[in-house]
Amino acid sequence: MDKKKAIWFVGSALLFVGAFAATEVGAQPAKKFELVAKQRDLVIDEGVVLKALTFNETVPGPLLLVNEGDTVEITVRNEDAITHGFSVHAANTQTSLSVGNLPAGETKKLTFKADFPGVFMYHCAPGGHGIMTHTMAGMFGMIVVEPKKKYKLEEQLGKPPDLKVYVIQHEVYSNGRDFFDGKALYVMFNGYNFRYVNEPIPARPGDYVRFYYLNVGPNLISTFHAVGGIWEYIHYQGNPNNVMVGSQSVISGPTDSWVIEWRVPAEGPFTLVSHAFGTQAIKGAIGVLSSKADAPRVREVRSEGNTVSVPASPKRVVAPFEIGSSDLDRPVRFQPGETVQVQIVGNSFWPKVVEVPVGAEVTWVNEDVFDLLEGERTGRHDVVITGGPEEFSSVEMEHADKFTYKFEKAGEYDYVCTIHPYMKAKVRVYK
Ligand SMILES: [Cu+2]
Repeated sequence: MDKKKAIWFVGSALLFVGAFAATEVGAQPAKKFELVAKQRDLVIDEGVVLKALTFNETVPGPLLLVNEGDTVEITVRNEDAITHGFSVHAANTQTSLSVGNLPAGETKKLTFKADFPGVFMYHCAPGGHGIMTHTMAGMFGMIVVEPKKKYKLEEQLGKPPDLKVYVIQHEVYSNGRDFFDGKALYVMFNGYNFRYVNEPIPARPGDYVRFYYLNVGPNLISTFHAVGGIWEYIHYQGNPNNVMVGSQSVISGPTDSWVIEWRVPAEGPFTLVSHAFGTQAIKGAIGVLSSKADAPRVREVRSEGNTVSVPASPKRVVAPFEIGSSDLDRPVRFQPGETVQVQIVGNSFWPKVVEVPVGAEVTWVNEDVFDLLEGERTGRHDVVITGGPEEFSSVEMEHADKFTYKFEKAGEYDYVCTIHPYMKAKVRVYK
C-alpha cells in the first residue's frame, strides 16, 4: 500500500468507526416525556380546594422513570397565560438555557443524559423570583434514575422489591407572607392530606419494600420515619453507593431525597410520618402501610397527585396569590386614625382584604426582594384598580418601594398587580 492509499484507508476507517459510534448512540431511543404547564383547581383534603399551578394538572406532577445512561427528552408545553419554565435536577447541565423561560403558548424541548442515578426533583423555572413562587404553588415532581448497580438489599436478597413506593413530601401555603415565613398551612404526601391514612398502602409481612422519598419542601426539613420500624438500608439521594445502615429516620432538607430499603417486620399498621410533629405530621404528613398476610398485591405506589373532582361548593379555597376563603383571607378592619399598610410579598398582597374608613390612606410596600429581571421572572409589582368607585395605578415598585393612596369615596375596590395579573386583592372603604 502506498502512502496516499494508506492515509485514505485510515481516514475511511476512522469515518466508518465514527459513523458506527454515532449509530450506536442514536440506536438507543430516548425516553420521552411531555409536561404541560397549566393552572388548575385541585382537591387537597375533603372539601378543600387549592388554586394551583401544575404540570399535567396534578400536584405533584408526573413521576418520570428512566434508567442510568438513558438519553432523556422532555418537552415542556405552556398552555397557561403566564410564563413558565423547567428545571430538572437529574441533568448535570444548565437546563435553564433550553427550557428556563417559556412564554405563554410556547413549547420547548430539553435533552440530557441521565448519568447520575438517584431520586431527583424537577420544578418550574421561569427564571428569578418566579422559580420560587411557581414551585410553591405546585409545579414540581419526581424523576427517578434507576441505577445500573443494585441497591444493597436487592443485592443481598437476589430479587427486586415486592413493592416500590414513590413519596413526595410537600407544603401548601395560603399566602406569600406565610411562604416567606415557612408557616405551611398543610404538609402532605403526594398531594393530599393524610392520603395514605385514607387509603393505606397494602403489604405483607416479610415484604421487601423500597421507598423513593423526596422532600420537595419548599421550606421545611423533614424526618421520614415508620412507627414500629427501622429502615434497614438508606441511600442518600438514591445513589446506591451512598449506603447507611439501620436508621430510625431520614433527614431531608428541601429537594433532598433517599432510597429506603426495608423488610416489613410483622403484621399490623405501620404509620409513615414526618417526625417533625407540630410543623408537619399534624398538618397532613402521615400515612399508613398496612401489613397483612393476605393483603392485595400492589407493585407500586406512584407520586402523582390525585384527580379528585372539585366540589361545587368547597368548604375552603386555598389561593396563595388571590383571595381564598374568608376564614383564611379574613378581612382586616382598620379604625379611623390607624396606619394601614399592605405588604406585597411572595406574589401576594397581605392582608388580601382590608377595610378602611373614608379618608384613610393605604400604603403598599413591596417586600419581595428579587427585583431583577422582568415580567413573571421579577419580584417587582404594581397596584392597579380593576373595579371600584375610583381608578388609580401605582408605578412599578422595586424592593422596599412604597405607594400610598387616599380613599375619598366609599365602596369596594378590586385591584391586581399588572406584572402578575393573577395577584388579586381588595380594599373596602366604609363610611
Ligand atoms: Cu411556572
